[in-house]
Amino acid sequence: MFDKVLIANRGEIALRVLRACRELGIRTVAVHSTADRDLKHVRLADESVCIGGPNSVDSYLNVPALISAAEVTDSIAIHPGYGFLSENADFAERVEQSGFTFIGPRPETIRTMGDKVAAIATMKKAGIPCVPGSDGPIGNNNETNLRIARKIGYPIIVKAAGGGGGRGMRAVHTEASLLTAISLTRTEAANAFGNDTLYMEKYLENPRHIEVQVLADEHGNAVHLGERDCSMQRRHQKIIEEAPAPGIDAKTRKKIGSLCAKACRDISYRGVGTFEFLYENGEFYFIEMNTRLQVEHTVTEMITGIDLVKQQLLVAAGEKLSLRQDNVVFSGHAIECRINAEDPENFMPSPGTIKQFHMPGGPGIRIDSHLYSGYVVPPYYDSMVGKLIAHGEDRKSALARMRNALNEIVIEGIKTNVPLHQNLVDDSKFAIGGTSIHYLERKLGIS
Ligand code: MV4
Repeated sequence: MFDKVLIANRGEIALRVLRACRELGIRTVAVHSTADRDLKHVRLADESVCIGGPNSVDSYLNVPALISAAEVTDSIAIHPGYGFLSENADFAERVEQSGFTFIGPRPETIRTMGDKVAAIATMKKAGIPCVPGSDGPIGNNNETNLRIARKIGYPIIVKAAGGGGGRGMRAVHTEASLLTAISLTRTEAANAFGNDTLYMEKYLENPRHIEVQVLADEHGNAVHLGERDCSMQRRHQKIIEEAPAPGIDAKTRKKIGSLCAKACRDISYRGVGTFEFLYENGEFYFIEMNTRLQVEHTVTEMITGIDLVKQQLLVAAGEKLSLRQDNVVFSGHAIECRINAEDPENFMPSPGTIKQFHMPGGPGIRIDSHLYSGYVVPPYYDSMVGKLIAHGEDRKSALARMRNALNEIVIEGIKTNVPLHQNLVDDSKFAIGGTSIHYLERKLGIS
């Protein structure tokens, strides 16, 4: 196992990674910006290095500063967390070229999955069901593009190969608007991603977002850890996730999960990963693969009892998976509420000093948060300040525990979205389960 790991992230996930390292007896190096000296994991880490100014480009995205910090601390491996450089193939490559282990997939895998056209082609070949579409990039020939779209059937969606996570895409409902949509999306893609490659898919109008968690070692072993429903979102920011996905039975889980695990073996995937699907009318359609640990990995941990960050560290160190698919047993239901430092009415960020912080508790309650009384939430980063996770024997019990926990939690000094969560756990449609990706925005009366 690694002697020392550098944690190239901040906030709750840096703390989560630190805890996993501690359990495995790994020494930790925290890196932080000048605005983040008082982060909880910085205090807990064996060593810490200030890597630059508050703006992420100067610190958490500053590759030379990160590599230097790893060098001066004699770190063996670098954990990127999520966000920041976690899915940057060039960073992963630089880490490995500098003699450190990147805790994640091989750089080539990250690069392939970052190109959505390549990702879809790879997964289609590996037997994963995909959305009907252009099966590759579209060109600049208007007649050809009109023909492709007509064959798919409207509505279609134009997406940028360099996009993902909701950036660089446009739904097209009529043939009359296709060519303008392609041209606008191409310009946006060129500016945003430096890559104007586009593709087309059938536009699914009311799907759910269901994703499958996988875990693979570099010895050809791969397992799936079931699925999560992440449909409760606003502007591509997930706010509640749960596992298992309501209405997905054991047989369906095994079928889609096994396909994902097999695809991992096919492409020699290494580490944790997530297959993102749209789910509509009982069918799964692959859209993207995430090659990082995700925010919502916690709900999978709660229903499987498997520590995904520990597994990530073990497989990155070259160990063989100790888990076989038969050892992955699903138990109960887990729901995660993302706690954001933001105004629950208008979603504006709400940085500031935490005057009081009281954690809820009781059976089945987990909090992953770096907050403490007196901590100052800086204005420079993502507004998520913690995750509240409730596990129960079934969905109803998990939801009841979440309701209690949201009632108990006290965060004073900043505004948070706790009131929104309190509203959602009492929502009659959410109580039934299986609401679509558009549910929250429609409830809130936008979009
Ligand atoms: C789609 C889609 C409908 N049809 N693709 C948005 C984020 C990116 N990961 C893919 N996205 C979508 N792709 C087809 N063919 C609708 C979305 C979408 C969405 C997907 C998942 C979660 C939230 C979403 C919100 C709006 C649109």
